[in-house]
Amino acid sequence: FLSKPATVAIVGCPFSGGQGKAGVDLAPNALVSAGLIDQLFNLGWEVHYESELHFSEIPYNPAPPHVLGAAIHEQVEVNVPVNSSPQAKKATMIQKLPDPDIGKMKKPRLVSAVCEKVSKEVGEIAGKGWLPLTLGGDHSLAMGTVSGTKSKYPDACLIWIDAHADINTPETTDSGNLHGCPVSFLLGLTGTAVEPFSTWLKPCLKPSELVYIGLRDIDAPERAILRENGIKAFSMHEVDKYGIGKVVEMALDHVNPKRDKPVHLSFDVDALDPDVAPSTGTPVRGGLTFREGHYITEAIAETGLLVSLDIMEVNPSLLDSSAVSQTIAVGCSLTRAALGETLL
Ligand code: HAR
Ligand code: MN
Ligand code: MN
Ligand code: MN
Repeated sequence: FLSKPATVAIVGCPFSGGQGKAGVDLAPNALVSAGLIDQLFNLGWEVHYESELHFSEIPYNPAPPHVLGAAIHEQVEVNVPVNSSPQAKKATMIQKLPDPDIGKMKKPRLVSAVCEKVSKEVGEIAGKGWLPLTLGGDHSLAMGTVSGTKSKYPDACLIWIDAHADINTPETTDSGNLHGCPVSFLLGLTGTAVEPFSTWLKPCLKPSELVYIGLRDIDAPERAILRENGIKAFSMHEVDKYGIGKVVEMALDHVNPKRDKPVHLSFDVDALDPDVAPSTGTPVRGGLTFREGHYITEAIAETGLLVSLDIMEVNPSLLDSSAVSQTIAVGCSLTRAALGETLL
């Protein structure tokens, strides 16, 4: 199975409910409109893409009657650019079901229902022997993508490229934004066996199967979680100290010493420096250069082990049009590099 899949299927996820800024839901259409399908076809891939997933059609159990507002089944239009296609407009219609906080978690029912759908889709695509390319959307979606990958490849390792560790639990999260929490659910850390997630998301990842590159904005409880679980992380400090070539080699040595396990790569574009990928919801200075980011994807492509790829947190509604096109172009070129584009 370890030969490179000849077919990639794009899972467009127009979803922003794991954090507070509108617009990240516009990224899948923006990346596809920038020519991503042709670009992958030109690399030799068969590319499957019907349309974005339509999360507005997802039902979920509303809150009990005593906390219901008046807004049941109200359709609200959010952040629709004037020149967008009818398809894009439809994708941005969000069904506004009541979804009050559970503990500190914001929009838990919506995030859970969306990620369950993504998990099924990614699992089905991987099940055909195709490579799922998930275009976020915010990073809460990784609860769906990684669990979907794991359903087909139980021994897959996870390489997480990010400024953030996204390993808060429902108890440790300060913001309540679930895009800061997906890794804790995948690992099944204390406090994650909570509804509505526990109805479908079972722990599927071991701490030893996970490695981070690019970290530089970690919450204190996250730092404790990383230490207590012995999770390997290469922060920007290690990138500076060893260079990106050595860091990627050490990261692979940790999760994949024999280079025989499938790899899921989850790439949050905020791992890149804001000068490189400015249009993202939570930029943090001191990030990966353009080349460091691309080196990571090229080196993982070279292993021939990549089975699933996420490109997350591009937000085409932030900053000016030049920043937006730059960020979309970087999202496309990282994807091409991960899927085999070489410089020579
Ligand atoms: N750690 C913070 C929180 O939990 C911010 C994390 C999320 N930002 C992201 N994810 N873009 O990578 O809210
Ligand atoms: Mn389909
Ligand atoms: Mn992230
Ligand atoms: Mn991030």
